Amino acid sequence: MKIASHEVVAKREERAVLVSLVSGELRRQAELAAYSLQELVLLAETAGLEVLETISQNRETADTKWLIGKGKVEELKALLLAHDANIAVFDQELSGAQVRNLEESLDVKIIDRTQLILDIFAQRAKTREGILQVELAQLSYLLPRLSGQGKNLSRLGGGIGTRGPGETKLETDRRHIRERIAELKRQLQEVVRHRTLHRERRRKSGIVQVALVGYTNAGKSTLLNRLTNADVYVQNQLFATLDPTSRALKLPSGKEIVLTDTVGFIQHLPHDLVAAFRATLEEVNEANLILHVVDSSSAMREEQMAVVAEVLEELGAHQKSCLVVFNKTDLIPANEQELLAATGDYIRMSAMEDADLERLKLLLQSRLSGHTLTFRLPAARGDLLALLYRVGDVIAQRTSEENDMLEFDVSINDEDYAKNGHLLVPFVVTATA
Ligand SMILES: Nc1nc2c(ncn2[C@@H]2O[C@H](COP(=O)(O)OP(=O)(O)OP(=O)(O)O)[C@@H](O)[C@H]2O)c(=O)[nH]1
Ligand SMILES: [Mg+2]
Repeated sequence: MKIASHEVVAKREERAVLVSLVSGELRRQAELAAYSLQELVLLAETAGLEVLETISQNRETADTKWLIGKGKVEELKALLLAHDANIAVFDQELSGAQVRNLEESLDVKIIDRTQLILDIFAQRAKTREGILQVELAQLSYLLPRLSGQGKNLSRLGGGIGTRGPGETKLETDRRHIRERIAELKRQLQEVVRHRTLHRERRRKSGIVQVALVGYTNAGKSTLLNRLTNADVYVQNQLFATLDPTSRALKLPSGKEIVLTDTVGFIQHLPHDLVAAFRATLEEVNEANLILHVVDSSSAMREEQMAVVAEVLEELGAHQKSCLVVFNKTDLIPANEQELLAATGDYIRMSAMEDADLERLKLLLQSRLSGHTLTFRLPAARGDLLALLYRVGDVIAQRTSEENDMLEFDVSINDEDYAKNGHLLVPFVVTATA
């Protein structure tokens, strides 16, 4: 697939050819393989590379020495020369030996998908926690690939794959890296301790927490901004958001909850990165409800949802109650919208439509308010009435014929009710789930 012509006058510094090996199961799923490569193009562009061409090879298994076959290496070499490219990016993770062999044969910088993602994260990291996490992930990735490499890593030079907080450390030896990893873990633990205290306070205050999760570019930050007037960076690119942002959201009932935006997921998310970002993603584990935001207009919607489910499982958050938000419905025809469905609760909407945002808030409200109870109170008990309005949302109200008793159907906030509702218990007449 040809991407750019030779006529490009102003050459960017890092000119890349992207390479993909289609092997094993993937050979029978051509669409998936093509999508992965297409995503690699986006990742490369997000990282600031100029993508000149992509090539892929169909092969039963990976070659241990070069990943791709010997013949394909020759083809790639000619291509790199023709384009005057100085970097080859592989869609599959490479071993240290494969990187060295490819570098020797091709005489360009070699990086893989994992390094590309780590590089984007390194460019994006802004908070102390984010920076520490990215460096930890970079070094964890690097360490097992150092073996047999001898003296140092100077071959990497600067630029892609070496940017960010890990950069200066790449020149150091394994022992040094191990020490640095231990130090980073210590510092992260300290940050995590602070976050935990903060979260504890929030939990004790009884505020309901909702986390936005989803594939990168699904529209999580857009939703946070539109719902809460936050000012989070929104871009039509991968991994626009790195650090979690929490904002208060007022539901139509007047009740406030906390909504948190999180880093997007992607297929083949480097394991080291998931591990390093575990602390950030703890927000997800703490949430009372997860909003799984889906880009309905993506042809790979189902696959992206599966990736999100996988990462949630890895985080141990797959059992949490979840509401699927099929976002961006404005981008697809009405008859296709009907196909959007998920097991469990879901809503089809567009973050661009005010009416849809209101529907989402109402849905959140009913999902978060637990169950419904009916109370019958003496009309004279103003104290109990006030309490009742505090522990839930009144859905319906009736007055007895004699006007001395009031009946309420109330959508109960379980936590509030457990804490403050004991005075109301004698007045419950029916309970529905
Ligand atoms: N047409 C349309 N575009 C949307 C909608 N929601 C979000 N977008 C666009 O989709 C792109 C990605 O939105 P973001 O909110 O940055 O997505 P994100 O899920 O936060 O992405 P990451 O932070 O990269 O994980 C932006 O260009 C948004 O303007 C929607 O409902 N309709
Ligand atoms: Mg975002």
